[in-house]
Parts: sequence; C-alpha cells; structure tokens
Amino acid sequence: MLRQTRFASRHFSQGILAQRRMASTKTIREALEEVIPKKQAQLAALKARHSQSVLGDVKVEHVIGGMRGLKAMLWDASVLDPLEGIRFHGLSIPDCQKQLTAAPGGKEIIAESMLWLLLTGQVPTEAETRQLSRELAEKGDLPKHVIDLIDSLPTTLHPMTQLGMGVAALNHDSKFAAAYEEGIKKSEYWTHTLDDCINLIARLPALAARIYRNVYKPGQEIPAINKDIDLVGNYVNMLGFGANHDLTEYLRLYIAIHGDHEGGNASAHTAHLVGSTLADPYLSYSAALYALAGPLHGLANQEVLRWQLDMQKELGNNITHEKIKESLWKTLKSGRVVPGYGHGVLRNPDPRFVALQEFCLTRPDLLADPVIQLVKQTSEVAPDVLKEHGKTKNPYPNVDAASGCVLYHYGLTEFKYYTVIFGVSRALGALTQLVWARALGLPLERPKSLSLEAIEKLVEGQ
Ligand code: CMX
Repeated sequence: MLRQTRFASRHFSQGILAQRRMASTKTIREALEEVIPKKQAQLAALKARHSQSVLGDVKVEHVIGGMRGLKAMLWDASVLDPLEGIRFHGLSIPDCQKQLTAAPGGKEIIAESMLWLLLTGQVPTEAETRQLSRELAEKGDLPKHVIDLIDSLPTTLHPMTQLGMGVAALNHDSKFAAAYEEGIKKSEYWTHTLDDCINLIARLPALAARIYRNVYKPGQEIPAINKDIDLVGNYVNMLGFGANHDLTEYLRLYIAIHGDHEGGNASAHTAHLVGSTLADPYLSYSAALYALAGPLHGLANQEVLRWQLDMQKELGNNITHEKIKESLWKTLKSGRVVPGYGHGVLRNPDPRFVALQEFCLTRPDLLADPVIQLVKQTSEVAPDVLKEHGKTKNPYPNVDAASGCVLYHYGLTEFKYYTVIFGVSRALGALTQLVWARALGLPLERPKSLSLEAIEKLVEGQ
C-alpha cells in the first residue's frame, strides 16, 4: 500500500515545497528534479537580498576553539539542537520511526527511506522506498579492481583504512570525473554527482562486508546481493549473519540514525570541504572516512566497548553504582576522556543513544546481557561524575555509549570494525550534501586564517 507522502522539512516547507505530492511513484532523481529549481531560486533570492546581512560575531574563542557554534556552513538535511538533538528535515528520530518505511516484517527505518528524506526533504511512499532499494541492489556489486585491491591488503590493516582506500578506488568509474573531463556545464554537475553518490551508497555494503570477511572470517564465500531486500538486509547477509538475523533490524536503526548530524561534524565537513574542490564523491567521501576514523569522532564506538569490557573485567560480578563511580574516576584521573560521553554541540543525552537504549528495552535477550546492563548502569552514574569533574560541557552519553554493546551481543564482536558500520551510514548525509552543494553551485571553501600576532593586533584595545 502506498504511504501518504508528506513534506517533512521545516526549511523546505517554508512556502517552497508546501504542496502535497500526488501519491505517484517517482525515482529519486525525478523527486530531486522537482525540488532543486525551487531551492536554487530560494538561494538566489537570499543572495540578492541578504549577502551582506550579519549572522553573528566571530570571536577569538571561535578561532582558537575549533569553530564551535560558528554559523559558517549551509547544510539543509539536518539540524542539531543542543538540547533536543538531531532533526532530519524537521523530523525527530521518533517522528522518523513513525513516518519512514520499514522493511517488510520489520519495524525499524530502512536506509533507503532515510536517504530519500535527506536528499529530497520528503517522506517517500513505500513504493518509492522499495524502488530505491531495488536500484541500490542492482548497482551494489563491486568492480573487479576494487575486489582485487581489498583482497590484496594485509588483514592487519585497520578496517577503516581499508574502507577509505576501497572508496577512493571506486572513483575509477566516477561519472562526475568523466563528465567533468569532457567539459560539462556547471548546471549539470549535480546530476553526475547524484549518479556517483547513488553508486557509492549502493556499493558500500559489499565493500564493507568484504573487508569484514577478509579480516575476520577469511575463506568463507560472500553471498550475492539479493535484489528483493533492502540495503542493510543485504549488508548483514554479506557480513555472514543472514538477512533475517536480529542484527539486521538493529543495523537498520543504527544506519538510519547515524546518517547525518548537521554539517559541521568532522566527517561530513571533510566531505563538504573536499567536495568543494570538485573532487568526485568517491574521493570526497574517502577523505571523510579518515576523519571518522579519529578517536574523538567515529572511532569512539570501538573505544567505548573496549573500555566497558575492561571495566567489566576489573569489577567482576555484583557491579554496583559505587564501583562504576570509582572506575570512572580512575579513567579521568589517568588523564583519559570517558569514551561515549560529551559532545561538541549536544548538551543533553543524545536522542540517538536514547533510541538505541529503547531498542534494547523491548528485547529481553538484550536486557539480560551483562554488557548492556553495564552500559545502562554507567549512563546512570557517569553524568554526575563528569559534572563533578567539571570539564566537559556535556556530561551525558552520546550515541557511541550504546551502539557497540548491541553489536557485541549479536555476535559482531570485532570492535575495530565498528566505525566501518558508522562509515556505511554517514555516507547518506555527507553524500546528500555533495549533491546539494553542486546543485546550488556552492563555491570552493576557503576560510581566512590568522597568525597569533595578527589576532593580537586585531583585538588590541577592544
Ligand atoms: N571525559 C573527560 N573529559 C571530557 C569529556 C569526557 N567524555 N568530554 C569532554 N571532556 C573535556 C575535554 O577533553 C576538554 O578538556 P580540556 O579543556 O582539558 O581540553 C573539556 O572537557 C571541554 O570539552 P568540551 O567543550 O565539553 O568538548 P569538546 O567539544 O571539546 O569535545 C568530544 C567533544 C566529543 C570530542 C569530547 O566530549 C570527548 O572527547 N568525548 C569522548 C569521546 C567521544 O565519545 N566521542 C564521540 C563523539 C560523538 C560523535 O562523533 O558524534
């Protein structure tokens, strides 16, 4: 049955797209062809009327403090409110869970539905989501040169390093790079970029699964892509768990809600910066993956699990809040950060953490798992400890505090691999913005840098 199509975006809906689409089945390209001219006109009007209007002050703390809070990027697909957390085109995670299509027989949002929402600002019909699933499945096979490259890498090479290399090597077939070489018009950039982005998202599961199999389960045959199931179903199947494993529903949720987190986070921003040079989407996203591989960003989910397992080993049975408190202080006093806590923008518990915790609450097997219990207990103790420690601006759990322990429960125990899953997900948002940057003709990013002496001179006497 076709689901009623709604326009989701607060930004999109401000008069521009505030009309209901007929419940016809469009391709994602056709949906974009409809919305792009309206956004282009909106941007042109803003530029004409307000190019010189002021959005805020640039303070010294912005320049020396990682640009936190500096309003300096255009990014439409998601907004991160410090207290409320992420919204995708105006929809919160619970809204998405209610409105976006699930897999047949499943409950969780599928990646295709989230991708459609991010790209177009619209909630797709079920038929549109299924059509996109099929398109991605049809485009999902890896070219031989990428298979050969990945198979030739040492299994001791970190899975994220391998993922970035595989993604970069996919640029061999870049439609954008080929078209640019032939001399296309600027107005056509987005359409070739879209081709690359769809192809890349389609191929990420096969690439990520191949890395997993080579490193952790060598010698087993990887199943072929099933054209009748969704992207994540195929991913889990290729990982070797079977498409109907409980892990599939978890990863559907995980991949949908990790898809985008505003534009300024390190991975998305890297894709945007590199993409602004007109590097093709494969090169842009490869660079983004290496930002995601940093321990302060995506690698934190691997760090959290390692840290919680060490805590479990150290504390033994009968873990109490008091014992967890002591362990947290031990981490802090050794000069380390508590992984999975704090955030550059959020000032409340991360709603992605809450969504993953709720996933656990409805499943008795997960609730009974001692590691999942420990994560829950830690989240009850850590905020007070971090407040007392007094450094972090946000003492609450972020998404990484919960994500790894469920993977571990379901048998995906190789935590060096966890950031790869994050990398499969973040492509949804980062590549969406690449399409839009080209559609809107955004220029090369080139902020002004200043020396310490230049800053001192500028602020003297203020
Ligand atoms: N444990 C201990 N100290 C922490 C802390 C934590 N979890 N989070 C922040 N702090 C410290 C910072 O190191 C900083 O100390 P210094 O002043 O000595 O440098 C101080 O508190 C202020 O930091 P902040 O402004 O609150 O946080 P930042 O914006 O600088 O950093 C983040 C944000 C996520 C890197 C940081 O909270 C952190 O390191 N957390 C642990 C790693 C983690 O969970 N990362 C995952 C992020 C999620 C995502 O990528 O989406």
